[in-house]
Amino acid sequence: MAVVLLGDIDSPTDWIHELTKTLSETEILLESELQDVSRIEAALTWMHPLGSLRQFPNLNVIISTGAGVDHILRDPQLPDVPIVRIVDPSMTMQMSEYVILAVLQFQRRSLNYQTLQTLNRWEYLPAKPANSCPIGILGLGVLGTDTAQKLSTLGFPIRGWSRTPKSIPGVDCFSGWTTLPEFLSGCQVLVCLLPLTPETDSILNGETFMALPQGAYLINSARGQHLVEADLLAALDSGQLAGAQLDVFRTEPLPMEHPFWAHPKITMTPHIAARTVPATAAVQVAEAVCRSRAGMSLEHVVQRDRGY
Ligand code: NDP
Ligand code: OXD
Repeated sequence: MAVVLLGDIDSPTDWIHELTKTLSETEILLESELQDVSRIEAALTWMHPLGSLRQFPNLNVIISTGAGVDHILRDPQLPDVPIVRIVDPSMTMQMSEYVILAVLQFQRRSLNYQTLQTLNRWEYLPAKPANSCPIGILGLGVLGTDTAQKLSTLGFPIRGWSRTPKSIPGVDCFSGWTTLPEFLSGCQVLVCLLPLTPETDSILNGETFMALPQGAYLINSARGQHLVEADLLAALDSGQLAGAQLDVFRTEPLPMEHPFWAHPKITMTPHIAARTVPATAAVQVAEAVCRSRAGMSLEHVVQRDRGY
């Protein structure tokens, strides 16, 4: 039997190298090497061509190369087999580092100091201490919870918002849409770590920004479709938001002519907040392949009805 790498997968040769170590008896194929589609038992995917997963009659698991699965669920013609995602401590660590860096850059005003340096200006800028800078995290899953806990140890008051109720030490937890305005009203920094689903699509919009305290800061490292871009530009122009750190965009790569590139209040990175590392994640992929082959239960299975 064989595993196919399907779609726009980063570092396919690293994946093949790592998977071959653990799945030594299994052929790992690129899409271009496919000959006998009936031999494919598992597909490792990122942004596969729509409908392409239906060509494998013996497919028994679909594995996302990333933590998010919106790129799989966007396909209306998915075969009815389990979908699993990557949950890797090295990715979780990267995401927490990313958010902590962005929070500290805002709270310690390092971006403003960088601007002053370009002007040869020696000037003191008042900064709020951590304990007066509450951080709100949308999404208290694997990534949101770790980020919340690490920021809490730095002294930031933390609040988090999820779909179902949670109890996390050091985090003021809110759940459900009715609590969103109250949650937002206490966030000096708003971090989005939600999965992209029909419910969370465009959640970072003008109404959300108006519910934040004036001068709040936005960090979006979840998905570009969470953000209504025009509403962000308006909120930055009006001063409702002080700035934004963005890792993800509706169109990636971000088009050259996009207004975000040159915006003085926006800091950007090219979807690198938490990259999947094949060297650590391949073990999970191999386990999913072996367990599904043996008819055993799988870990990190996506619930299609809730979209994550
Ligand atoms: P999880 O599935 O572990 O957590 C998702 C969280 O979002 C849960 O707390 C869930 O609530 C909450 N949630 C989902 N829907 C709603 C809703 N309608 N209302 C309120 N809360 C909701 O995901 P991860 O933490 O592993 O990852 C989150 C996302 O981060 C990924 O889906 C991906 O898009 C993005 N990501 C981005 C990366 C990057 O490099 N920029 C890298 C990796 C991931 P509940 O707990 O109640 O279920
Ligand atoms: C992911 C990502 O979902 O990198 O893992 O965006």
